Amino acid sequence: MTITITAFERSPDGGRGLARDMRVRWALEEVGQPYEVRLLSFRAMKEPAHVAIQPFGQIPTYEEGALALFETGAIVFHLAANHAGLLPDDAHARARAITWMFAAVSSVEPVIHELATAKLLEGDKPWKKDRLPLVEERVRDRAKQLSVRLGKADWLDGAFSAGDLMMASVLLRLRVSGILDEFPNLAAYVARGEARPAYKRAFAAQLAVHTSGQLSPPAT
Ligand code: GTB
Repeated sequence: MTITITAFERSPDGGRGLARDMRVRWALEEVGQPYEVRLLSFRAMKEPAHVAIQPFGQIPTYEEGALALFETGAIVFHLAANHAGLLPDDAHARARAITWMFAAVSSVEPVIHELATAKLLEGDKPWKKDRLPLVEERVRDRAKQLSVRLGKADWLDGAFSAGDLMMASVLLRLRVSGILDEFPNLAAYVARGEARPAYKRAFAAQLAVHTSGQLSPPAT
C-alpha cells in the first residue's frame, strides 16, 4: 500500500532537516518503506482537506490506505511497531525505547520549542531580554540531565531505536543556538544519528524538494 506523507512546499530552513517531516522520512528509511510526499503551501495546510487529517493545520501527516495519522511521535511509533528495525524484540527493552520516544516529545522538545519561539516569534517583544535567559536556562537544565543519562553510551538504551531517532531529531534543533555543543556527548549523539545511511537518504530527499525544481510557482 502506498505511504504518503505531507511536507512543506517551502520550508523556512530550505529543507535542511529541521521541519518535522524529517523524522518521519528518517523512520521510513530506517524500516525500508518507500513513500510519496505531498507538498503543501502554508495556505493549503489550513484548508479543510488537510485539517481533516491534521486538526492543527500542520505537517507532517501520514496516509497509508484507509489510515491517516498525524503527530510525528505517533507516526514513528506506527512505523516502528509494524516494521522491523526500530524497536527491540525484548518486551522490557521495547517499552523503554517507547519511553524515550515519549521523553523526546514531552520532556525535551517543549523546552527547545520554547527557545525557538522566544527567539524567532518573540524576538521583537519587550520581554525578550528578561525571558530569553530563563528559557535558555531551562533548556540547559534539561540538556544536562539528558547528557548525564547518556554518559559515554552511543544510544540511550542499548541499540539504536525509535527512541534515539526521536531524541536526536528533537536535539537537532538546539544546534543553531550553540547549546548542543555545550554538551559534547549530546552533540556526538546527534552526529551519530546524522551519520546513519537512513538519515542521510531522508535528509537528501527533504533537501531535494528545495533544490531540484519541484517547487510550484509562489502562491499569489
Ligand atoms: N506535534 C506536532 C508533530 O510532532 O507532528 C508538531 C507539528 C509541527 O509543529 N509542524 C510544523 C508546522 O506545520 C512544522 S515542523 N508548522 C506550521 C504551522 O503550525 O502553521 C516545525 C518547524 C518548522 C520549520 C523549521 N525550520 O525551518 O527551521 C523548524 C521546525
